[in-house]
Amino acid sequence: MKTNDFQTELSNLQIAIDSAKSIAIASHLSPDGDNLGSINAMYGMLTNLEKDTTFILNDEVPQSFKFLPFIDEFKSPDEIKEKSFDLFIALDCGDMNRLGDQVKKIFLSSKNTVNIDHHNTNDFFADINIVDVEATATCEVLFDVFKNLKLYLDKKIATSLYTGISTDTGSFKYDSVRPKTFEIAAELLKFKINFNEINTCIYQTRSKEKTDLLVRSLNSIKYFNDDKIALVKVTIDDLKKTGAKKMDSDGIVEFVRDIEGVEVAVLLKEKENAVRLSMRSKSFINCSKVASKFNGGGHIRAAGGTFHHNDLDKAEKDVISALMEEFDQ
Ligand SMILES: [Mn+2]
Repeated sequence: MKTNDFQTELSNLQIAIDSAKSIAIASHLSPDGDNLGSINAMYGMLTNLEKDTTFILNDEVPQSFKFLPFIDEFKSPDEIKEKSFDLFIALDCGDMNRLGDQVKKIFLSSKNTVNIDHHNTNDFFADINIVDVEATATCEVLFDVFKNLKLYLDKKIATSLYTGISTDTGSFKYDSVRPKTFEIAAELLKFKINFNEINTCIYQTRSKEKTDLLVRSLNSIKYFNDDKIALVKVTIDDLKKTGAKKMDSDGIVEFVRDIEGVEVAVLLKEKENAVRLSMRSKSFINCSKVASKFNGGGHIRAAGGTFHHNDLDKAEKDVISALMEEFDQ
């Protein structure tokens, strides 16, 4: 476990929670299942401990995660009146900048800070850092934290933790899955979580607009390196024409990765002043390493980055040549 020392940091966390009156929790921009699941689980736990807890969220919640138990409790950074919190807990966030500018300011003005995460690019940016790079999800780390602190779970917390583990493992399919992942999942199922509702909400609620965006982006598909690399794009125009939201491009890159023979899938998303890069690999390409060349990072099989220009053709050329180098090794 890449951490100062799990037990020491845990007791530091215990003291920090016990002594804090006001606690803020937040995660990275563009919420996903692990980020929202870990915030919901932590919010539920702190509320059970009768702590005054504020759940801060930058962006809109994707429709598929609206079933999470505390999802309506969140405040946008603009709504935060407190100048400083006693404790700030960042979840599933590899570095401070991923919190977004406004939330980063709140983080920096808090008296004590905690970072609970599983990204191997995590830079230990808080006072207390609990980072397990072997964990499939922050929700897996959080399960360990709660267990070690002898904090009891309930159905709502279990639902939240299960959501994070399910989504960050691509439904228990990624290489990161370890025996412990299933052991934790088994523990969570004992809380009689609504397995069918969770799965239907997460995996079977794609809107018509989102489907139209998927179809449009698939029309842009290009193959490289004997069809081992597949690349698709989502332009600002695609979003306008389909009426899809920006988060509706979630899932496209996984769909492309699933094509037979494709080792790595690339999605390039056009923004006003940037191009956002997402990559997914199947067996051997290290996406995190490639993403680190483009202002990003993540995991071996799933990573992302940013080009600070909005020239899609240049981004395509650059990412393909970086990937070709990886294949040559
Ligand atoms: Mn995660």
